[in-house]
Amino acid sequence: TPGLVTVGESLALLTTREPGRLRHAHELLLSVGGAESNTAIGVRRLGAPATWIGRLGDDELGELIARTLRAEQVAVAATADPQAPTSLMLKERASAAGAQVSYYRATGPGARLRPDDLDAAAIAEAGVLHLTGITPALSPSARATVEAAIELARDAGVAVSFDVNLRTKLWSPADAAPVLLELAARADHLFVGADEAAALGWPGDPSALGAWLLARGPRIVVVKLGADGALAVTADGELPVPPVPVEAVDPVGAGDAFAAGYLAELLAGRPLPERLATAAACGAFACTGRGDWEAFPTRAELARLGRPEEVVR
Ligand code: KDG
Repeated sequence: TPGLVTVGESLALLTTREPGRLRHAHELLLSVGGAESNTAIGVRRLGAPATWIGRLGDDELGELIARTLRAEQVAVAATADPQAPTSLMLKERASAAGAQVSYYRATGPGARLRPDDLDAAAIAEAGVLHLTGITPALSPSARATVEAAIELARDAGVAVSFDVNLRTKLWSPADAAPVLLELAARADHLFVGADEAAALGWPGDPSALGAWLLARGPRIVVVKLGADGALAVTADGELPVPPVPVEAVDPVGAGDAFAAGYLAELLAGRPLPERLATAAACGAFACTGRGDWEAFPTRAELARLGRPEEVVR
């Protein structure tokens, strides 16, 4: 069955154990991050095939990423790059001073992505190609890779999904806005946070934002409203997505889980309201545990959401 294919950079993720600044941390937890691979894991947990295309450092951390994805049953189509050590992301657990993320990735494998790295056959056979606005921020050749992936998908009649995912640590909103808008326009399924749209200087009102983006090309625009849910905008009108209330432990990765829920249902041939309901449930679920993807739900877990009394055994 056709599954999700995605392209991006995955990183070794180092997180402080306790809330507070990195400078005071004596111990760090080692895991894996990367918006695209997070979504691949999420889709896979919901039962659809998923493939991650990327570049890995030819080092222990590259092995960690490959093993982690394979353990999650995500197919890995990546070459090991001896010139580029695996990129790092350092994450502080939020204290009252807030949380910080630091990247060590300017010369990493992601920045060295190039169109040749794409597995054209995998993209042509995909049910959906999923991309994010992080990859084009990494380098001109990474951006060209994203553009080439879209071309390959379009030529093969494969639907394209794009999550705007503005990362201001990687580029300024002024630099990002035109690039992200151009990529967004070429997507069939578009995800954007109302907060990131505001930062990009796009319309602030969710309805207006949805209409404004829809007019540029996508078939479906999903505007995410954080704890207030989401709003889907299509040519047929608007569909509000109610929030799924949970006790949030770590919201990082919620957007990737949201996209995974939507895309898994798309791959299963489910209609828009069902895609959105699963997306919202997955986004909420992802916040309930620590880690960028570890708390993403399986279908069995989703069915128990909001009914914790049934989780006794
Ligand atoms: O959405 C979570 C991701 O942002 C995180 O896992 C790491 O891809 C990442 C990034 O570049 O921030």
